[in-house]
Amino acid sequence: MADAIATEAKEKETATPTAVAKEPAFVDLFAGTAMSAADAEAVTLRSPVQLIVFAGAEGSGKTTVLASIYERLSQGPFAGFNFSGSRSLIGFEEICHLNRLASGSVQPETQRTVPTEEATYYHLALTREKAGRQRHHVLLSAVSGELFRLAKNSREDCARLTFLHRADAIVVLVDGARLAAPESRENAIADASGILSSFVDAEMLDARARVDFVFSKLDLVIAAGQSAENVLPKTQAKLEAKFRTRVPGLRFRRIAARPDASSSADMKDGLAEAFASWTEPKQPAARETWLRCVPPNNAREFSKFGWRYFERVGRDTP
Ligand SMILES: Nc1nc2c(ncn2[C@@H]2O[C@H](COP(=O)(O)OP(=O)(O)OP(=O)(O)O)[C@@H](O)[C@H]2O)c(=O)[nH]1
Ligand SMILES: [Mg+2]
Repeated sequence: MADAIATEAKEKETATPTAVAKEPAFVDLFAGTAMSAADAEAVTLRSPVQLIVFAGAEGSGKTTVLASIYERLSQGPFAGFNFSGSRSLIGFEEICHLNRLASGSVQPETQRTVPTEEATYYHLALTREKAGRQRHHVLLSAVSGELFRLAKNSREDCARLTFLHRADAIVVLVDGARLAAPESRENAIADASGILSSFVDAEMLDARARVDFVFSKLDLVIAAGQSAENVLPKTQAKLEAKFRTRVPGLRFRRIAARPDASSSADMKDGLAEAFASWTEPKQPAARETWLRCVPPNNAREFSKFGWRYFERVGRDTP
């Protein structure tokens, strides 16, 4: 089986705009299930990788976001990228097509993620639509709702999520379906807010990581009427007030990763814009920032990679 990562160096040497125009896109496909931390580490050690971590209460829509990103990429250019391979193709297929077939329904459904103690990762190799054939590697982390529930309740459990240090983007989903219903609204906000609080309190976030609160299932919020929609800016203001000083770059988005078939065709699902921003490279750390960063002793190698990488970047920065 060919190896996408191994061919990358060769591509860097040979890919020119002319070559790109003449040659048909070559797509390497890798069979593989969702990756463990060790597999993910193997990818990060070989190539620069963007790690995007999705957090959120059970059922908030994390897996559906991953599945929809993969589905859109497999249909053609998406968010400025072309799909160019994956080491977790079977994993993606499992959360997309198999679920659809298994449910036998017209409306796709995402199966509940089986809770695990370890994060799992889904790999994407992408090429920029307008910029040659150099591959960009992205890891999407699908962490079970249970793991985040534990993290929310215990600083100790949160500290086990060491891979968060390495994340380029952290996306905390606020469940739109629960926001839309007055009886579950406050709990939905508290769940999302509690998760980010745990990460901040346990100092799990890299200061340069993008942190987004994402209102998910926008179609259901809109379907619930104007009063439900009005909750979104109010919730944003509340969360902004709470985190403004502790997470300066905090941003807010609204997405419908898998809108109901009945929802308006005019509704913007927001997924492409969101994915484009999550995959933007982080700025290298200022020298004084990386000098202050010390990985915890119990961090996995995958997390420590982040420090080694940024130490190198910092050393090369005049
Ligand atoms: N209408 C609508 N439903 C959605 C949307 N996104 C997700 N869902 C549904 O919400 C339910 C939960 O989504 P999941 O992606 O499984 O949520 P999760 O956060 O991965 O849940 P756990 O794995 O249990 O933590 C599924 O039935 C999805 O089909 C959306 O944009 N619109
Ligand atoms: Mg899930």
